[in-house]
Amino acid sequence: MGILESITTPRDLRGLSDDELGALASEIRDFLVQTCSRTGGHLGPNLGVVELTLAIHRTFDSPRDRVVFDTGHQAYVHKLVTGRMAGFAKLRQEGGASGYPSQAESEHDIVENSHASTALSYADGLAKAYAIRGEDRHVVAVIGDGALTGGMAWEALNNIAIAQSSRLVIVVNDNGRSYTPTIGGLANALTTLRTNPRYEQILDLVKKRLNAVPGVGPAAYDALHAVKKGLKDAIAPQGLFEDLGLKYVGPVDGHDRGAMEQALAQAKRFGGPVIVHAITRKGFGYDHAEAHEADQFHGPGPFDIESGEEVPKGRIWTDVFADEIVHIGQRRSDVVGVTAAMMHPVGLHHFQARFPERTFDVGIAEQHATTSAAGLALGGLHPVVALYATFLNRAFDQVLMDVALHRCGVTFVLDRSGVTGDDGASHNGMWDMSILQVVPGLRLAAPRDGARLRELLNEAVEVDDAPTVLRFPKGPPPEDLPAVGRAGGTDVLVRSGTKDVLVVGVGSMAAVAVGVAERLVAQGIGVTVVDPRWVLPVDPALVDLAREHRLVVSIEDNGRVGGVGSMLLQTLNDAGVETPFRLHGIPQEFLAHAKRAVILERIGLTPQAIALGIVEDMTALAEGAALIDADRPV
Ligand SMILES: Cc1ncc(C[n+]2csc(CCOP(=O)(O)OP(=O)(O)O)c2C)c(N)n1
Repeated sequence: MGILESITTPRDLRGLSDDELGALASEIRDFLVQTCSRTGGHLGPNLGVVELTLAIHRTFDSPRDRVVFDTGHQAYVHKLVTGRMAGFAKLRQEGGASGYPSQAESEHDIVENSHASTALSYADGLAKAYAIRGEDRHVVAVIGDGALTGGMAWEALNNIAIAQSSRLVIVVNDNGRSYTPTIGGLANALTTLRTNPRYEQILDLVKKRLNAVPGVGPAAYDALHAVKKGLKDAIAPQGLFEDLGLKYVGPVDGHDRGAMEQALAQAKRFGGPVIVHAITRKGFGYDHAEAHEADQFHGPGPFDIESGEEVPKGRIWTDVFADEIVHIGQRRSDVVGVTAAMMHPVGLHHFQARFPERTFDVGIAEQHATTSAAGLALGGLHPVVALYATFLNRAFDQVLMDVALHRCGVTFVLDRSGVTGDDGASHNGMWDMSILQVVPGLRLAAPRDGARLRELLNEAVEVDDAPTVLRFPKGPPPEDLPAVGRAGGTDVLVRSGTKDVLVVGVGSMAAVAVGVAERLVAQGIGVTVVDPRWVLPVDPALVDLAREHRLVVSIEDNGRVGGVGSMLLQTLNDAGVETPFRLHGIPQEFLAHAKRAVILERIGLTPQAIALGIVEDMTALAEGAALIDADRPV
């Protein structure tokens, strides 16, 4: 049995010798590489925080002291030393460990929101609460240099600086990267701290010595970049944090556990808020991760350990967008791209390569991205802001007031909309179509396939006096689903038999709607399947179609409340259309992590489940009975 298996609580770390702790760190790295090669996961960030996490757990007493990980994708090591090794066999899968901290999993986890830049605010509140309640507990917040680019982190620092009785230690895990290198004034300032003269001298020394050793090249130097110990003798405010009046320890080599422990102990003794600046390397200890240019294995899918090659994902929705936006950029010199620290994941990297001067990575700053886009539009350009759907939640007020009120032509492209699954509750993009319904003038499109994505994106960038939104899910798009007809702006996908059931399939649910139709046709039920393409504003053609049918069924990959079905129902009601209506969407609950397909099955967003309900409804209608069923989701 290795050392790792013997660790069930952080207290077990206390009795280990330096050598044992070194061996444990290696075991953890091996375990993480093995696990993530099978399941995928946030390998790079976690390889970078092994020593840092061990040091935190040896210096503080979790769960009495609270450890809050910003974003939470780098909490695997924390999970391993808090007795959750077994859950890694099914990491991010149903029944296995969540990819983020999870209250349900452990008393050592208190915050589980995976949206970045919140940890300092949680920690500020926790520390104040413990001070007011007279509890002698410390709070440790671990935040990356990437997450530090988010506005909330700075709002928190501004307050933490004056909360002198907060027993709060902020560990800045500075690896110089978000997915790609963190950019911006803040990143530059951190670099200045990192490269203070004393620190550089040590590095120079190491470099010279290493380069003098035959056979030891730059890679080894990089790996040993670590020998740097810039630990200051006293806690002193430094550069970037000085103006806020925050105490600072560092920079500390985050891969030197001993130095980290020393710094943390110093910060702990201080008794007020302190920043500990740890320098780490993303992917540390696994060559393929360290050398991975795009994101140092920030979040790979399954991969081959020897070659570092990821199992090919095939062509996904993002790729379709990535190609089409380049075509648009070639045609339209006023189109600019904006991303919030996710250039590759949202597919703006080709656009960036082609039009670097027209591409802006603003850091993890969705609010700024949105209002800055409003400025770009007011200045005569057409911005395309590409985000994951869940992160648009951050920027709701900016979409409403800064873009829509000002009638700015800004196109939002929301990737990973609907159920995303593996990353748990906070990563599902199930709110966008509800919150956006209330924005006056906003036009919202949900492409059903790659062809529609291209078509609708081109239509969207033509709108120069209102926000437009395109949303599409995770994974590969289905085969293109050609229309058999058009009604207004709505595509008719199936027209079969008499006008019994009108199925409105929104975006990726159009394919599900076609599957429903196949089953209904087999039962002799007449069916029309439509894809509205633009779901907001509601196409008047849908009102006429609904009036002509005996039952209307809407299917969307969005929360049931306030989404497309809800808006359509309201529109039909306003128009006096009394056709019975069944609304299918995601139940309004925080969905535990599991594969997208598993969740869709569980919540009934499958052709089988929906068709079954329709057959029951049609039978009831034929019998003149009401369509009420207590078992149906509400
Ligand atoms: C509000 C928000 N936007 C975007 C993301 C996606 N995201 C997850 S981790 C990450 C980079 C984080 O960088 P950093 O904080 O430096 O941590 P590291 O992975 O480098 O350890 C991003 C952009 C997010 N989680 N939350």
